[in-house]
Amino acid sequence: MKIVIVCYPTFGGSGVVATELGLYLVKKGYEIHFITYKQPVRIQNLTLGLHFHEVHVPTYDLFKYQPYELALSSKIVDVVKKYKIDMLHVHYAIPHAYAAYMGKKMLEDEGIQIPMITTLHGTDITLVGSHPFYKKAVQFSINHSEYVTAVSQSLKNDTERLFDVTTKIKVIPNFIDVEKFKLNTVPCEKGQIAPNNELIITHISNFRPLKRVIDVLKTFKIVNEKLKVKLLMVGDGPEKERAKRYCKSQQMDNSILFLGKSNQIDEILCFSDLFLLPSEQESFGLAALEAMVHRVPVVCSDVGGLPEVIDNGVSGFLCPVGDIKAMADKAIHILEDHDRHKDFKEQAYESSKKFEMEKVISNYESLYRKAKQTYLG
Ligand code: GMT
Repeated sequence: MKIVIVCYPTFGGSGVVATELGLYLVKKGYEIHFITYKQPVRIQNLTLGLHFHEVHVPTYDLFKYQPYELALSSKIVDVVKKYKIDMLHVHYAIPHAYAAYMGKKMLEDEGIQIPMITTLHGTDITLVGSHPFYKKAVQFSINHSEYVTAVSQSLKNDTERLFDVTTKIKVIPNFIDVEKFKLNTVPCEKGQIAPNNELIITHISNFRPLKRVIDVLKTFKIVNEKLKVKLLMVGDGPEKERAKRYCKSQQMDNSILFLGKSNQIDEILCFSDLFLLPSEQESFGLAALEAMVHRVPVVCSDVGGLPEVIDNGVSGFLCPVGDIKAMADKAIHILEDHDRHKDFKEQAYESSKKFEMEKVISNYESLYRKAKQTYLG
């Protein structure tokens, strides 16, 4: 089967999920065509069956805003026609679902029918999508997709609450390659980061306000008073400078490292002892799942899809948003006792198996087959 995947090529969860999905499908014999404005960060090499088509938007002085959707929908039309594509799978509604719908309609004009699957990831619904500026267009694109999937039950509920949805939404959670980490094969060099055998607490995000990175630092501060710990802040985004200033003002800069955007998430998580994710909202929390597969217990906020990913008291703890004291207490509880910590680590890994890649992706494959049968005969 030949599938076009439209996604963001960046470090964000939706881009990661779309890329890992495409890479897995290529291994299973599918022909996958990524259409995006830059080669996705998790694609190292283009192999047989894996294609990348760049959307180029030439700048033109007349335009205050460059029309990316237009360029994207034209690119979709070209690729579908040239490679005889069977299906469009778009990740993140804005503007991908909208552009794909336009592409689909243009193709229809030329007698080509193509089904479209839209996967909702979270902020395209809860944060940006439901804003009055975008709501109508997002709702329209959702309702004109043949199939819509959401990465958690919580996101499905939010979508149905915020929009007038007429298409049935199927929950297909995010996934992880559990097998890859079974044997702990990632090189694990903890010594350089923690020369005095400190415990490592890690946070990974895009440092947007909803990630509440100052809560990470405040939680760490309390833990640091009790235990020998270090904090790794991985990622980049609008709150990073404020976070750095906060560390300085609290004289914590010796025990906190800002590592920036990284392609070495596995190498960092493999020696991490605890993962903190105090987000205001999280439709799934892929970063938490990535931590769990590395046997890293998670302390996070009790919001959105996080309770579907973290088993409270088993793979970590869920705490009320902003309750820094509770998060610090839970972190200390896990870390202060070596045997307890070991149990949480194993339990985190065990919990991650619920999201085993092969099992989860088979749901997408069923959807592709159904779409092909129903719409292409
Ligand atoms: O979390 C972000 O800010 C990035 C965003 C994205 O679209 O890349 O993440 C969303 O999609 C991820 C993949 O499905 C989910 O794991 C994240 O929870 C979700 N983020 C939010 O809902 C805030």
